[in-house]
Amino acid sequence: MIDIEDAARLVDEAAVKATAIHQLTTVDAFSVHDAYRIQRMSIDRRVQRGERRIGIKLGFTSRAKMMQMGVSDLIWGWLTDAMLEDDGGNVSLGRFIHPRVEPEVCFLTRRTIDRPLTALEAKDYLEAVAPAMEIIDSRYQDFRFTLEDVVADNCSSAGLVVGNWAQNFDGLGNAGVIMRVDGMDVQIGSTAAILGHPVRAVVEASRLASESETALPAGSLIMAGAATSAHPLVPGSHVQVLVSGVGEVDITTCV
Ligand code: OOG
Ligand code: MG
Repeated sequence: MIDIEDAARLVDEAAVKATAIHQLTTVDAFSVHDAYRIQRMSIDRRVQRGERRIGIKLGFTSRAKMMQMGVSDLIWGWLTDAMLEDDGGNVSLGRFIHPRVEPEVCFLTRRTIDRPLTALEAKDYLEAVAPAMEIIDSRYQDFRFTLEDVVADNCSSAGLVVGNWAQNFDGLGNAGVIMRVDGMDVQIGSTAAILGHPVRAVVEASRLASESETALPAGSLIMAGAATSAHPLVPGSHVQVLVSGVGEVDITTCV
């Protein structure tokens, strides 16, 4: 039997020290349910250190991501204020192990979400949408994991960059997405890749949060999941994510 507290300490310390660890499942098999308990406890450790929960992220909402990582279930994890990086800012890669960047959209909620929402209802709960990047950084060696491992590791959450908020949701169902590194397009896709429409990520977020008896307060961020595969981040690059009709976001990486 896996020791939940021990496992939470392992993933948390790996993140703090930016040092990869073995997959937890190679030592002890555990359920997805236990994986979420480990995740919750690892976030509690962050909160005890002074970090603040600012929202949640969904993972594997697109086929491109499922295929890249070989995992086919929707997952969710927590975002904290310590993960936020400035739009247009410099991001030091020193705090990461083997970071990758993903093009995403981020929602801002305007009402408490405390029950499963339908797609029709979801828009009423949203204040705004922004182009975004997620920096993922699996705490596992070689960025390899099972579904249970990645959930326990807070779904590889490590950083996020949120662009300017837009109140217009028109066209969001099929907006062109480009991820550009040093002027070269490295990923091209559409927001339609995200569960058919990114607002469905909000529907799924409401379902998953309710299942775990968690209410998302107004003002929470919801990262909808990557529209394309992730791209490795190296120092000295200029990374842009452009979402047609929504806007763009960029960072410059350094050591
Ligand atoms: C897990 C996180 C997946 C997404 O947007 O699909 C994710 C990983 O690939 O390490 O953030
Ligand atoms: Mg992501």
